[in-house]
Amino acid sequence: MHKVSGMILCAYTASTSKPLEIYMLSSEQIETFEEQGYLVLEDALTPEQLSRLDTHVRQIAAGETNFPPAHLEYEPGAEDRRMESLRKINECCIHDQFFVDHAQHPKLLAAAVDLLGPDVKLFGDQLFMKPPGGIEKTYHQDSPYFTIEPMAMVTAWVAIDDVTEENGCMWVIPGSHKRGALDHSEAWMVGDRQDMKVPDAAMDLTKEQPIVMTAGSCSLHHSLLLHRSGANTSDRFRRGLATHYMTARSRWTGDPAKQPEYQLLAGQTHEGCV
Ligand SMILES: O=C(O)CCC(=O)C(=O)O
Repeated sequence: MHKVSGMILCAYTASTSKPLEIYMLSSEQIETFEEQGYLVLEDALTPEQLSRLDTHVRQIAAGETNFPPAHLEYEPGAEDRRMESLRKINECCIHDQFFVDHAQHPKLLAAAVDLLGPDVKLFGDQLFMKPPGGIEKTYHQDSPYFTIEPMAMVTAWVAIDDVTEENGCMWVIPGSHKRGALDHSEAWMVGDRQDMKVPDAAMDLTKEQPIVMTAGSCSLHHSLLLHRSGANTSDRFRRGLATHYMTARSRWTGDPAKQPEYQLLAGQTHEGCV
């Protein structure tokens, strides 16, 4: 893994005038991420930053912003597009600058630089709403769904609510990111939604760990880490904003005609890369 270099374009954000270097992960944190494939940053957001994110998400969910409704996804079987059944908000940073700014949060971006190297681009993001009654997400790795090489991206999953086992926290299999891309061909019905999952026999489920966090904390996970989230059996939302970072040295492996323009967040671009 790389240390933060002095060559960072986005070393400062609107919210701070401090250099990104001061938010560097410790060598113990980097080692934990390399060994386990994930890491938790307690209280990554200040109460004010969390409150702004919370308010903004509520406004989108209530249709009070210009966010395109086509990118709001509802729980399977939900008969109308009511906020109580809102499951996910897709492509937030493509449609709303608020989320590009969030991706440049100094603690999150410094962590991405520490784990990926000095040149970092924003791959995308998704906001998992997990309303009361929200269904589970089965075990998967992210990279097999992303047309990006190397399969070594970092997701910063920021808890907007307190996250517990009861309201559907994420679960991970520590160290599973070292196994490379696994077969995701098993079809699995969750409610009336069909997911593809990694077969149980291919995983050591005795090792799984819950990621329980307070609102404003953040888990970082490697894009090959096996993870899932439980059903929400509580009466409150379990919202998490997942921002996906990649090195600017990544290559696009999809249809060349469909390669998106990815935003550079730190460092520099590289010829022939994303
Ligand atoms: O938040 C969830 O329920 C699932 C999260 C997830 O799969 C991810 O961040 O990649």
